[in-house]
Amino acid sequence: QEEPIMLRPQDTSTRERKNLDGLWRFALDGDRRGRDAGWFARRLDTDRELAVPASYNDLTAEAEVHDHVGPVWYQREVWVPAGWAGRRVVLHLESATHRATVWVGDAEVVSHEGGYTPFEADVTAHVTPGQPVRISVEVDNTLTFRSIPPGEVEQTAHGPRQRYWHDFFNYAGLHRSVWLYATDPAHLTDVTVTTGFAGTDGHVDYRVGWESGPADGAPDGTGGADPDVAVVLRDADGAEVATGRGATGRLTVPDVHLWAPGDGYLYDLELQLVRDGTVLDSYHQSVGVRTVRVDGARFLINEQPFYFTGFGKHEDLAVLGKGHSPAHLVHDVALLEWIGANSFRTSHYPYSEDVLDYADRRGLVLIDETAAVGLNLGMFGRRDQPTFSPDTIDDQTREVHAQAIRELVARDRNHPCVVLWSIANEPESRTAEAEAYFRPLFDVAREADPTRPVGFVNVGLAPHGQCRVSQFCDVIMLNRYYGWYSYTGDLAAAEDAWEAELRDWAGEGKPIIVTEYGADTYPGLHATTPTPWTEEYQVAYLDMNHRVFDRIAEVVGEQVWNFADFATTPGIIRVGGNKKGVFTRDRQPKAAAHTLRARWRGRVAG
Ligand code: BDP
Repeated sequence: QEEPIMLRPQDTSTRERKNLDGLWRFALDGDRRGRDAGWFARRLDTDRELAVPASYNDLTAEAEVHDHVGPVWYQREVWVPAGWAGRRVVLHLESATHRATVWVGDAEVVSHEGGYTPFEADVTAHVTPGQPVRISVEVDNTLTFRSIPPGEVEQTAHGPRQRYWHDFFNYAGLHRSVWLYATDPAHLTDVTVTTGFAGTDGHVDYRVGWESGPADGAPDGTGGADPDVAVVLRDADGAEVATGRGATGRLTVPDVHLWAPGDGYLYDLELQLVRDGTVLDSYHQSVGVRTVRVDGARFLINEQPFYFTGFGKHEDLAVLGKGHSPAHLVHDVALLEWIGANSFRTSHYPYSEDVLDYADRRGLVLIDETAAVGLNLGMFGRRDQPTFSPDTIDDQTREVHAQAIRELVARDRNHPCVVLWSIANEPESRTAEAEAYFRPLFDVAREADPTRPVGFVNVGLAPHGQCRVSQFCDVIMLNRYYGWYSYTGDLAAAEDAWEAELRDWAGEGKPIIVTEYGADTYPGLHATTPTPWTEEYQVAYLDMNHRVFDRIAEVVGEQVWNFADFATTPGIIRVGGNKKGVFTRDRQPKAAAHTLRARWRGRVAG
């Protein structure tokens, strides 16, 4: 498997996009008949139309759609612009959860595994500019021991049931935008930027890939000479600050305005593919000049100690499920700023690229996580079975996991907001098998990105002294529920036990981020004595945690679980979903929101 090479679709002087969001024909295919029956080759036989982007699960009022297991089909026609004659035409899907195969007309053009990273296909040969074309996508929500996240389908007398070991609803479908876009046959293929500074001088190292296209694609009279790359760096006012030539190079930025938490200052790097004075392709990459480094138990951004405040989040909304919504993105970030959060974790999968772009511009700091969640069979009643074994999660799964890491890094490495990779959430990490599974995955992450620290999120089942995977981490990330899942209702005892464990971790000499701590809270439930599920208890629980964190210098961050209530599978410990939100699912504050706001807005950054 290799690093995927792709640029996000963009409108520029040489590129044009056509957005395919809207209503698509939709059909369930639980029996997996569609492929053999050639559903892609004709108008889908259905009276359903569903919206893209959105999870399909909550769009209808039918349980068969909500609880569907197996493939579904999306289909629509699109007119290919007449002006695209002679252009290279690409079909790009920002995500399809959890895997998909795509047809353009009758031709199968691409398949992709993994629900949260983009994929695309050159479809030039399958479209005619000025004519409509049919696009069909088979999207499969099935989770197995070979998928990330893993799961298992149980066949029952009442049909298949999807089981999995993570605590959020298995929403599926086309969650993000679908695009058709056009470039010159000669085009830029990828870009990597890394940044740094010395004194008041910043620098931007860039590496650009390109393809010259078929020989006959060269414009008349050029003789198909090899193109060259030219780059221009402009500041936020559009003033040119540096230029360069060639596919790799270093640009110097005098009097650099650094990107920093709370100050999302971005430069614009324009990349041009030029042949004989003609710009064949132009692409814009925003660049935040900043550094990230772990030094002992400190987490440094621009050489300044950084303390993370914020949340673990979810992409989770009423009706839309995991569908991306720009309005909700703006509103969620407004709430983060209102409460004084400077960061969040993209728990438990890569989020929409719009989220990362906006975080770049708002100066929000992100821990970027793969979809490797629930690699822990012991968590939900399967204690008899090992997590890592030839019958469960094995070497083949690890390959899928490695590819998920590569695709995450390839997609997000140019975002200044991303300061730390999380390669898994709460996996089984106590056994030799877990150690053997994870060791090479840390290498994969570091090879893909030598510039950022790497970690994974440790679960309370593998406390200090028992975890065999934390040794590979640059930063210790802990999810702990003292006072909730253990010492329930006894915050005094919880405080002692939590502090004792945290002090043991502090002895490792690495920075510690508490990536989850939280208490389910039913909005409107109250009590004067410490009673779990009340708004008062959530406040007291958070206060207790904060007392502990404030006593331990190695703790460099606190991210409450969760930003907002979210949908889960049915369960006796879930009331209309997970209620650990500091905001309700419709984003109204619980009492704890005001507690956090007082703490975080009072804190001086760093
Ligand atoms: C942790 C998980 C998170 C859960 C949370 C909880 O990382 O996904 O939602 O606990 O139980 O195990 O609320």
